[in-house]
Amino acid sequence: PTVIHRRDYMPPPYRIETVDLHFDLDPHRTVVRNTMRIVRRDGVPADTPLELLGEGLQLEAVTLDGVAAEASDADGRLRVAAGRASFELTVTTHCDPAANSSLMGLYVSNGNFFTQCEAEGFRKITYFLDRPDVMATYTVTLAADKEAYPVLLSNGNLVESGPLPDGRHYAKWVDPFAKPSYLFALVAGKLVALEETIQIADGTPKLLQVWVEPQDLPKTRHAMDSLIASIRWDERRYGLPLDLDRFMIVAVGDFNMGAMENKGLNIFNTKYVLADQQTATDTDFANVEAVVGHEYFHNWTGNRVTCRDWFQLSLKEGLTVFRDQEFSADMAAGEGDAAQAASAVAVKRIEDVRMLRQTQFAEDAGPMAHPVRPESYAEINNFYTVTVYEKGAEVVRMYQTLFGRDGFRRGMDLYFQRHDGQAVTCDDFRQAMADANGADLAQFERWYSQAGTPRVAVETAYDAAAGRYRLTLRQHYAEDRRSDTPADPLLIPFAVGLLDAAGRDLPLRLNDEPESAAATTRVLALTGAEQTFEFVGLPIDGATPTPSLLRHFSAPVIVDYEYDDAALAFLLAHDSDAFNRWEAGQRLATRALLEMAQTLSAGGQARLSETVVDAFGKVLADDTLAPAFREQALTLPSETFLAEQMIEADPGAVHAARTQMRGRLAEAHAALWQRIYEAHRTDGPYRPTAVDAGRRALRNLALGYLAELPDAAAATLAETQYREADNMTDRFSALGALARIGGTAAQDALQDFYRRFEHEPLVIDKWFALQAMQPDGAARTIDTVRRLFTHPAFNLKNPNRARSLIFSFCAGNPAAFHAADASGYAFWAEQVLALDALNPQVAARLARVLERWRKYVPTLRDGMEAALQRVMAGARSRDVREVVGKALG
Ligand code: HT7
Ligand code: ZN
Repeated sequence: PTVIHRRDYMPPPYRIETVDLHFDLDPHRTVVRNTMRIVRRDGVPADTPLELLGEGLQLEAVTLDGVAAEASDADGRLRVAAGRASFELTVTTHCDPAANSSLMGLYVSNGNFFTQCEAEGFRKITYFLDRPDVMATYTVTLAADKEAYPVLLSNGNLVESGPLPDGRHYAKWVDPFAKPSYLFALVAGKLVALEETIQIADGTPKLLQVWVEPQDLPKTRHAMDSLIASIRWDERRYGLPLDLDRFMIVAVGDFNMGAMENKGLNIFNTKYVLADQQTATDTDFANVEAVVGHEYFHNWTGNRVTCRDWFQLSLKEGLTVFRDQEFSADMAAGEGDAAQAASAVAVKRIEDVRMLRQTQFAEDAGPMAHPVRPESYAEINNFYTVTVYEKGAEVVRMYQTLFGRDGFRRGMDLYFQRHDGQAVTCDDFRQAMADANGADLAQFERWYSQAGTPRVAVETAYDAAAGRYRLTLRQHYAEDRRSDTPADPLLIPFAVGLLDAAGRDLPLRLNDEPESAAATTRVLALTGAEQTFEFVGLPIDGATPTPSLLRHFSAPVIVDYEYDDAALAFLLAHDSDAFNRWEAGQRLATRALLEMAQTLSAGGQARLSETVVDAFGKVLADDTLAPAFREQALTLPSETFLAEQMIEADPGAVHAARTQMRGRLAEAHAALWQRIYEAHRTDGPYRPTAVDAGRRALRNLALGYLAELPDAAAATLAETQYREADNMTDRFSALGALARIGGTAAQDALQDFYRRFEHEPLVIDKWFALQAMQPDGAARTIDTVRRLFTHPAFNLKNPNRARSLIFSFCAGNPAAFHAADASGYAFWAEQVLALDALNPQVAARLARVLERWRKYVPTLRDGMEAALQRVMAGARSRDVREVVGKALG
């Protein structure tokens, strides 16, 4: 395939200043007339042809300054010999939205029209310089049958609307802001809106709308509240106002990703808009808030300042993920006292780091490893990755860790002052941060250009007689790093604390600092391959302090330090840094689980150490801890994460070890689990707040542990909870517990759940996913999945549904998927190929499930390789071929 390299970037020879689009909407033949004012850039030779990109378009006519023009249309390019410095070009094409199953460009979902243009979908709508550094102002006229499509929306402000002959009508929209084509959007159909007018800080009124299909209107309140909270937060935290008179969110059931930040007209997967007590879990509510925030924050970080080219994707995505993480943390912290707030912030950080380590660290160690700013790609859609998004957010967070909130804000202010209205690079952002803080961030550039997860090996030495503590940090990459990008030392902000024997923080002062500098958490700037830091002034002849390393996860690295179990249990009990408290428990559990998995993998009998049982018992019994934090601390590392830590991954052994540990923790602390279950009912009406959600999460975790016990009591609890629940979190948790226990009660509940929610697509997704994620039991899960595949409610064309059954099984159920008979791999190959013909983007995501095949035990590898070969032989799309080609390469 053609590979595009970052180093080959060239500015476009022409600018497109204005775009006037006219759509005659028809599901099978939509006609698009696109009139552009185009200017040749200074210094470009006059005979340079204009090349516009198009995909799957039927060309009808081309006119240049109103006169029919010569244009050649081949290989997805329309070549026009303009020969003038400035001209008006009109291109008329038509396309077939109803036949568009890729969900890129203009498509039909449930009878309504939607668009998705990022990254390169605009070229499926009209011929264009479809690249982010071409910014134009858009005027859009939509014409359609009035009865079938009463609502006609596009970016910006509605300036005109009215009837047309033959039962048609039109609406004209003008977006005053210049934007790249990937931010264009239109929506047309039978939709209704929840509306609210608010005043922003300067007193200007703003019309906010959440558009959905009529039956979904009652589920829009939370999205609206989240939007208002996002607007307020961006004003407060960054001084960034909403710049349009109206801001619209539209929900669509068929969507490849979570949502899209089109200027003033955000289009969302229904999963991230619709929420009510009966159908959405607490996690769903939190996700709606986070995604509404994310898309809204893009209005400045992405839209007002956009990317010069797609290699810079993390400029907007890393920054915007960081912003949504901070927003969610503030929202969760907002309601409680200071201690609760700190705990809520830690819980949010834990959730984000759990996900980063499970998915991004694995990506960084596999064949798709790439830097935050990739060097090359065959298909840009394959680079909407956890590295660009989540590692990118960690890179942005490090600026804040280095400069503090105020310093970070100064950098943001300077960034907007310099670049508002421009398409820029990650280097421009770094330079603004550096200049605003008088810092040299040259070395920091390596975070953008080097792939792989850095490791920091820590050695400590304590001189009790002198009250000195030495910390030696050595940074390096794993020897088997799969990337040819440089591996030079990074600037790593490394936050540390030291605990005395009673578990209290010691004041820390480096040897060249005055006494006044002492603080209990110090952020060390590690810049060399190896560096020693010495803390002085510690109590003379005190006991050896316990180091608390990389507090709050101050950098996206792996820390290698030989803690013994006792030290981890001590940190779990005492660390003032809540993140590291959790981290200690996870390290303790991970080590125990890996030992057990190795033993089981070698055919032995595994035992869980009593230190671990006791340490978890202490957390269970500690009622001073916030429930949400306790739930995190008591949730074991995932099977996916654990398998990734093995030299050769053995998903079956990991599952057996984790199940055994859960069983042992359930049995050893049965009375405590029972007590927690009883003590954490939530009184009063349902509220999806962080505090209430934390209580429900802990209580449902307890139910899950109780369901591991071999007696019937948990089944009764779960049945009662299932029946009496007044919200989806409790009902679905109870259903999960019943499904784990199995038997007729599980079957009955699953049937009841289906009947209750038959007309709620997002809930039926949960129903499919839950079954696909069950471990093999009396029935093999692969057989259940194949049966569900033929269920009338299954639909491969709908990405949410495909994800709920296929991805949940292939990516969310490692032990069953990696069955020794390769039945999972055969299913995977079939589905990748089926999806490849419908929706390459979704197919490529599924294809990635097997990219780490070389990491697995030899008995599984052959089956995976054969399945990959089968897909390579049959796949047509650039998307899937890039992923599978790299996996096999
Ligand atoms: N910026 C948006 C990316 C996106 C997307 C990319 C490719 C194909 C479909 C897509 N839908 C949305 C989402 C975001 O990060 O906010
Ligand atoms: Zn984004």
